[in-house]
Amino acid sequence: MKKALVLLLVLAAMMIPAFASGSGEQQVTTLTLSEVHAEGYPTTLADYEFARLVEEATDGRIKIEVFSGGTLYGEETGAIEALQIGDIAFARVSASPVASYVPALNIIQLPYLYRDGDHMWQVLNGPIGQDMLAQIQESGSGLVGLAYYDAGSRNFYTTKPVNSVADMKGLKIRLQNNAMMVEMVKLLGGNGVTGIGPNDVYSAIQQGVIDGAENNWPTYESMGDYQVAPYFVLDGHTRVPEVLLASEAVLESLDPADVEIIKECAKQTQAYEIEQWALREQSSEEKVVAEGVVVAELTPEQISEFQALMDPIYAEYGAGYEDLIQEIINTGL
Ligand code: BDP
Repeated sequence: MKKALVLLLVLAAMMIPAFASGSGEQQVTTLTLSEVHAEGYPTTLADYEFARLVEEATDGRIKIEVFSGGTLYGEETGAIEALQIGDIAFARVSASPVASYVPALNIIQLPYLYRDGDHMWQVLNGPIGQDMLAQIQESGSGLVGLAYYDAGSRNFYTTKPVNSVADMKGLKIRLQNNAMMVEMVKLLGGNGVTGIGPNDVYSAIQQGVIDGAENNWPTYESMGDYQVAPYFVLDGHTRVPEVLLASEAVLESLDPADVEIIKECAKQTQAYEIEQWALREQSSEEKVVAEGVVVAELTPEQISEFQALMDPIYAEYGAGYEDLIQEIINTGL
């Protein structure tokens, strides 16, 4: 093959999300997956597991290339928009920014909704959660929800101690791109700041642009944020699941039988991610505590102070979903 032709093919492979290259009889389609987390993080491990299962189940006809560490899109909103126009095939993102495109998703991430992780999983893997996952596509977003993953609970971490709601006053807190979360921090007395990707939180804190952020133990540890914001308050304001998303446009370009394989493989990775999550959640907590992070454990009464301020969110974002919210609360009781 002439050099120019090879170059052209390489360029085409980089530009087309579902690029099929033929070698003999076997047509290989390479699909791109975007991930903000680093190698070794539970969701990244699940991405690779997904790729492995799909490649195996299609006898190598479909390969999934994982771009970790936010190298393709540092902000998940960018990845979501790329999926909508079919620029990439998959993205593993948090459900939080997805709610900007599929508002119903806010219902499964309302502040203080779940009693614990088991409660959340009963809801997500039951009819309510599965219906929400289907709604991602049914809403006409151009996105397809393939599977939920665990991301534990989210907590505030700051450059100075927070031991009560009163200490939140005036704090600039980085949030994901989700208006409901901005409202949540406002109700707690702080100021929500969006538009900063998770990989840039560390430097934003260091430069004094923000006073802190909120996340789970593994992200706090993995991104190194604990080094610049060493006060972690266990307020557990939200449990926001991760979602593995596909581009509807890219799936439509594939053989329907392969789409079924992809959906099935994605589902199979959930248990694996949850297992990896549990291990990492514990080791991350141990690591940051050993490095001197100051953890504020709140009493149930103190947590109630946070929770009591959330009523306006339930009124605004829960409007029309009152029965569903009640059903979620009753799940597992
Ligand atoms: C982490 C999620 C990741 C989000 C990040 C964030 O795993 O998908 O991008 O939070 O806060 O927990 O942006």
